[in-house]
Amino acid sequence: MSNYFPNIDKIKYEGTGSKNKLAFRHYNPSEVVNGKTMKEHMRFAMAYWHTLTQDGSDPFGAAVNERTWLAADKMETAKNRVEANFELLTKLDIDYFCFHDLDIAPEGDSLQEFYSNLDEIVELIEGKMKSTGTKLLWNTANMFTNKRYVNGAASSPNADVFAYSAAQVKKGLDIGKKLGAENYVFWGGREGYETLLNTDMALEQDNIARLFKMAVAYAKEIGHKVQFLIEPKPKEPSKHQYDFDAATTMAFLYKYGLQNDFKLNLEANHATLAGHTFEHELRVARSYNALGSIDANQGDLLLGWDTDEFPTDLYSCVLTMYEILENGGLAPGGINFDSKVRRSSFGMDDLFLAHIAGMDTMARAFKIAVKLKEDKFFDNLVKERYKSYTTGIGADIVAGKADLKSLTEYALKNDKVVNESSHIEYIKSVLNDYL
Ligand code: XLS
Ligand code: NI
Ligand code: NI
Repeated sequence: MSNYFPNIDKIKYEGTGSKNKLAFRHYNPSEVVNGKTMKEHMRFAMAYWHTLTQDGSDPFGAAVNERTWLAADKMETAKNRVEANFELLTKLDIDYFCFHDLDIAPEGDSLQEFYSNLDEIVELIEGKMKSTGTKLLWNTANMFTNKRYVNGAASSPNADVFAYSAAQVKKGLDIGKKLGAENYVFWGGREGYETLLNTDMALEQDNIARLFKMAVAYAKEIGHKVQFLIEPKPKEPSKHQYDFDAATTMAFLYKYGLQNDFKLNLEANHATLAGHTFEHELRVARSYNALGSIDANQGDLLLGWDTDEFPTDLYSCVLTMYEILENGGLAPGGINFDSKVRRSSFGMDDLFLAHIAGMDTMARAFKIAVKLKEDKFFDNLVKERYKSYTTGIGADIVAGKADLKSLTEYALKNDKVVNESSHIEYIKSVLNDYL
């Protein structure tokens, strides 16, 4: 075991009274709730990119993050990161991790060199996974950073770029199979357009679907039983991304007959960027039985970009966990912290403090959501609000026994409609009592 964090031991649950910064105050991995341990419920995952490779630079400022695994040589840094990854996972008691191909190994000068760099690192990762008992929640291909992807990957007007993307996806599936990945994610960062003036939108979307179909076919061919996930986002880095939000992505999947092969990986900050709450996105996905996994983070409503902050907004997390509970959990998906430390949290220990904050918030939110469900808090509100559909004319409508003629006859006799107040403020106030 490496020691990039010599002063930090395995993080333990110490309860809400603890003043120890390096302890869980709400997340008790072995606590049993509804017949399962909290660890089994939460399925937490760490994101390689934000934790191991992100350097704290922004468009106006240089790298600030203190990262003792950085070496002069790129492959050496990559190997150090593998060590640090597993030290963090073990000490944070997180079972899963996620990565892009480019996060774990440098590209080198050719695709062949990239492949061999990946092979070398994957070998190390595999060994570490075995010795630590950790698992790969999902992997993906970074098809947005390299300049070849300036006009997109599968949606690029350049067929050579499409081919290169396919080669990255194939390798990603081979790696996923070797490491037993439970999901494979597509996030189309540059699968969008800058202007319609020169864009063939129909061809671009057909091509994205073509790549998805090839991926499904190849996974079958190699016997990689994996859940495919699409991660919607409306914009950034593209001005307009095709997988705008959950509803748009579902329409895409149905259009191309891919709805049985894919579910959604929804991210809180992407929901915000699309002008939705996160719970809205989760509810839409659930209505299609397509909620697969989440990227847990939060945006800043005063900023218009993907700040990927660690989730600490309890209110929003409670509504998130309620949707997940109603979904019957997320497995084989999980809760991936697609979250990065703020630029001013540049220390090595911040990687621990930030994950602890996120895990504590999500765990606390989960327990509140369980209580809301036990008390039938939302169920009762909804039941009461829609009661007119359980008897009389409402029951006839739902049962398909009504038509325009019978309803007209009814309306003529009942045209003095009486509505009931929703008492929204009271509901919100009682909900606050749960927090
Ligand atoms: C970027 C996305 C990305 C995906 C994986 O906004 O969240 O990190 O999760 O490609
Ligand atoms: Ni994400
Ligand atoms: Ni994101």
